[in-house]
Amino acid sequence: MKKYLLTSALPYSNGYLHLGHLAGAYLPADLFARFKRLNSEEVLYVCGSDEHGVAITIAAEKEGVTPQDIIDKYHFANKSAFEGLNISFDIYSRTSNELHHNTAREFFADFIKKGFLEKKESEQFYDETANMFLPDRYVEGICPSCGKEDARGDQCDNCGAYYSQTELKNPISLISKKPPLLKKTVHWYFKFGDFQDFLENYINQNEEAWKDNVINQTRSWLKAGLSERAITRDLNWGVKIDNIEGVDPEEAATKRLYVWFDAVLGYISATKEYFGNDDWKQWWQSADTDYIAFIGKDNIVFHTLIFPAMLHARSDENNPYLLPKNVPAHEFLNLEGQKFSKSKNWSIDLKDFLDDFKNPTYVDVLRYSIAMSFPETRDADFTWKDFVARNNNELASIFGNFINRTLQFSHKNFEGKIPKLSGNYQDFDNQWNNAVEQNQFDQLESNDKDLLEKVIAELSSVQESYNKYRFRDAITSSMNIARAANKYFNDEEPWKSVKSNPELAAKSLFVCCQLAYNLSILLSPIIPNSAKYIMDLFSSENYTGESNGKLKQATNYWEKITKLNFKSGTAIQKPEIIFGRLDDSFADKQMQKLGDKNNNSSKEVFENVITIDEFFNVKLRTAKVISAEKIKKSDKLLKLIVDLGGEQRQIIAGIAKYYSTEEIVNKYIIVVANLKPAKLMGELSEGMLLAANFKKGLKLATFDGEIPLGAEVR
Ligand code: B3M
Ligand code: ZN
Repeated sequence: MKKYLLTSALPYSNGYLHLGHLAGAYLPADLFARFKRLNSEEVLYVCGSDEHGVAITIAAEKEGVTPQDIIDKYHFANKSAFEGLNISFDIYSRTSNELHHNTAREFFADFIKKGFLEKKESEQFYDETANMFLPDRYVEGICPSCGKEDARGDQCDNCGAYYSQTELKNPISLISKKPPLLKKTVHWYFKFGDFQDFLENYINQNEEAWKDNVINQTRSWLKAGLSERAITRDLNWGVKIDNIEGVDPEEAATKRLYVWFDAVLGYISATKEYFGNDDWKQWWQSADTDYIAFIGKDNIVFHTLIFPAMLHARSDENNPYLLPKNVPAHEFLNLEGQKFSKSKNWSIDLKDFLDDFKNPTYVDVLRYSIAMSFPETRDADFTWKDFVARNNNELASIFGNFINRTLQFSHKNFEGKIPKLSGNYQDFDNQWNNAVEQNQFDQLESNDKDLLEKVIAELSSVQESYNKYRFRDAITSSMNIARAANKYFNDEEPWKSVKSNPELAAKSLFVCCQLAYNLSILLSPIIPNSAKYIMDLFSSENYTGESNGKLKQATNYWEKITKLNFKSGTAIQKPEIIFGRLDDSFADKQMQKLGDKNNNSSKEVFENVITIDEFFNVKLRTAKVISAEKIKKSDKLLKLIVDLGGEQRQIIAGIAKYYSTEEIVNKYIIVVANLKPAKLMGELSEGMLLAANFKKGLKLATFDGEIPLGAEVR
């Protein structure tokens, strides 16, 4: 039996995720997973946080905390945001887990043994002030391909080009803000070029089924020719390569695996973690698995070329890894016509959305409106106006309206129950279900026939679209079924027949009530909260495609969509209006939150107010730096002696990357004078300096002239 192994790109746990991420790799995979689960297919949907590499260490430096603090903060925040948005992972793991480190080390060790890695010396950028190599994003400069300034060291955000750091024009170290030097260092290189033929063959086989954007980018890499790629870095955060046969311990000591080498393996280690035994092999090493990798366009070649090469390289008789069957990458989602940008506050973080909108219906409206503007073939745009329009004109006017009028009518006229069939319609439910089974509709009356034919035809488009990752089409066809249901209600005119022909009215509502349930199944991948709410009104066993601990559902819910599933007399609770209307001021109000930076940061500050007495508990004093020296073995800390007027103190400050020892001496600064003394790298620190911490650096709070020392600052 076929199984579906689904993965979404592992997001870096270096910041809060926003709507653009959701549209790229998570919501599409979730729709697909739910669709397959509702069809009673066997599904495993895997994801987790990517917690290594310079994305993490740079974030830690910016926030003035440790990398561990960063990954803990954002891993849990992002995991819970995904839960809030109903992204139905079977497991959401993290690459800092020991099991993951071991998995990545095992691949590395296997490649060493098989001769797929080569050790080489090369010149890398080095920051003399900070005394460190500058891997990947630690260097910024002008993009060699499009000329964009401040382009990252590994890939350009603007044009998507990948390059090696040394190709950047005017490179600048992110640490000292100075041009870096080149310095020799040793790294291990994966012989990517050895896999050129294999990969060309693999891509040829998939040419037909894969999306154009994916094939084009992949082909252009193949055309340029694959060459070896360094898979280690000079960094002290990531997967270690110590204690591996064939690797010199001294050389290994300062190296970590390149984040992309271990990150893709996170899919495998998360699967191992899910099962806790060898059953993971039945997914990654079994011919009846279809592995689909959901990603955004900036991750394409890692999933169509590099990961497949690694999987192939690792494969042998005992470990026959399968390769992605499809990589349906999305393009980018913009926000109100502009790129998402945290620094310009042009973003909607998932966390903020969930904080602002507690009513679960909003999550559905968001999922719906994002999916309807999915960047499936080109970049697309999210706007609040569209959010309002999708809610009002589609969810409320079409789907919500049908549910509401049907259930209201049955409460008014049929005691809130699915009406009893009688007279000519005595056997209607059997007729309908037989028609479905035999694909033969002639014994039905024309309205019923039209409706059922429409449902069946649209449903097959829904099915086909999901299977081709055309989610916008799948949802459009799903909504066409809701439109057909409204048309049926109109054509049957139960408000008339309830008086003139009660048997007919009962039949009409018999159908409509069941359709309300069936439409909820149909739309449950996209609006699971509302679907669940409606299904619960029927107090029946229900399911919306969520991950519920079972990889295969016993009941095929999708099959029910064309059928009449309930007997006469089944009670239905009366619903509240599900999708209320939103007015234009709603969109205006949301728009005002964008781009207004101060507003946002003051909001954060006001969440944690303190009293004036609490403030005065902190004793701030003026001081002057008398001397400064570097601390051996630390590239971050300086040892300072400061004068507080009549008293000298030693302070260990994490500013070595921003100030040289000469620069800081004689500066007038502010010191927290009553901080409990602590030891840092074995040195006593008796206070703390005040400094501003911002995106690209750190600046001490200083006075612009001489001042008396030891004076109170308040
Ligand atoms: N964390 C890059 C990104 O977030 C990276 C994806 C890893 S997928 C294995 O865009
Ligand atoms: Zn560029």
